[in-house]
Amino acid sequence: MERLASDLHGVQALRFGEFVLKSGLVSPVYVDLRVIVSHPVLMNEVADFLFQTAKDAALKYDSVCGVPYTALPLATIICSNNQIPMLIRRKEAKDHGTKRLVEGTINSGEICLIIEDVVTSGSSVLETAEVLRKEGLKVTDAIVLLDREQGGKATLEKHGIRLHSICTLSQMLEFLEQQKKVAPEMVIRVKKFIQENIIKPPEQNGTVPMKRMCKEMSFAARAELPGTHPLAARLLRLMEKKQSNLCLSADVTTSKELLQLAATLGPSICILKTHIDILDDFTQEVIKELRVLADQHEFLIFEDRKFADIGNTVKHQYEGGVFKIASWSDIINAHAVPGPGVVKGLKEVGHPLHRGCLLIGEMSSEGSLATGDYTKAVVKMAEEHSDFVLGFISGSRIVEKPEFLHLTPGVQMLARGDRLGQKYLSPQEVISKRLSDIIIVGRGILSSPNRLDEAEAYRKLAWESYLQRIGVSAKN
Ligand code: S5P
Repeated sequence: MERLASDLHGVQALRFGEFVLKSGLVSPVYVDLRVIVSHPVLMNEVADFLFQTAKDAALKYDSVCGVPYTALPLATIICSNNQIPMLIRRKEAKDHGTKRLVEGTINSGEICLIIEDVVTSGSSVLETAEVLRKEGLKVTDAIVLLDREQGGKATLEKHGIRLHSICTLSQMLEFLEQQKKVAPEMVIRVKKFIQENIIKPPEQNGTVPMKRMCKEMSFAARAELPGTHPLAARLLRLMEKKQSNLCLSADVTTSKELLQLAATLGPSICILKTHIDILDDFTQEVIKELRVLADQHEFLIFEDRKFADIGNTVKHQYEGGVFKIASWSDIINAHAVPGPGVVKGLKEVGHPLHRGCLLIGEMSSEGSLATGDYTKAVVKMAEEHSDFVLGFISGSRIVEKPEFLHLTPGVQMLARGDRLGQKYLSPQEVISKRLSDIIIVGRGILSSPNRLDEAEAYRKLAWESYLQRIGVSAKN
């Protein structure tokens, strides 16, 4: 076993340091057993260990199925060496042909043993077990090379599957510490990480909703990630400080009302969003006063200009004209429809001024065309320009990268829409279920006789939903 630990470390299947996982969690350990397929001696060794573990537990089974993909070749070696029938689980049904989810001869009622390389929450093993069970097979046990001890065993038990592991992550750590391959401080850090990130079995039956089970990162932690845009980091910090993930959409038509809103609601919001071109009496003086209020109450200004032209034109629209948006607005937004040129043009003006841009990934209006592949292309564009693009306008989280922010408009506590196609969702739905970060509220607050009380009600609801999402109970 000591040798196995050393071999796995040697091929970098286990790495120690700081890694951002898909869920957004920062982990001190990274396990990637896929690399072992390039090391045949190690592959055979692991396959032997897996088979021996099943033998030691005196398991009775008729066939073996490896969870795709890493465990697939491991199952092949086991079955080939020991003359056991194998089954292959397809990840997706074939588009044409037989549409089988499991390949091989299925004898209903027989027992199939599952093989897996690493178990964290147990969701992959469970998914495979469910597919096999639907085919009439019995699944009672699973053998895994490495149990990360983050709740997988308990979840599988709940679904009638005993998990047998060759090694746990803590045992692996101890071997590596003895061999002086990992420093004692790192061992402590990893053990603490394991304990703090136990994934509880879900209440409902059925497949395990992975994304919802992983612990979410706090805004404060996201601010510290190396890839977070400096302006997003500033925003995330002020959000934590003010306990606000509320952006006010200050859609008013006079300077006086705009400034009044900024002065009274300033302490409750993290961003004030403007449509500067709807002011009847715009002057640069208003902007100066707005900036003073923004600095005094610590909120960012976001001009909702929705640029959507070729790079050269948007550059002028952003920098010059009557409004000179780049000189006062911390954040702007753009449609991706013209292609990357729009971002490049805006970046030439905004980047030297430390400004940031949001790309419109989805829209809240009925019949919006920003969906599906378009939204995916927007995400790609943002990833390619992450030195300027800090996030998205979208109805929900559209990318699992904690460095990006998601802002969602079309939010009201009660209304379902307006007569011009606006669609509304509640703050709780947007933050807890759709996993967005900031709610954008306009008429929900502006149409109230007491705008401050209303803004506070929105702020509290959205903040409590965020706290719930990261697993902290709200205090008041
Ligand atoms: O998809 C969108 C994108 C934006 S930025 N849907 C939107 O409603 N918005 C803006 O959010 C819109 O221009 C308006 O300023 C605000 C929503 O206002 P409300 O009064 O409906 O809350």
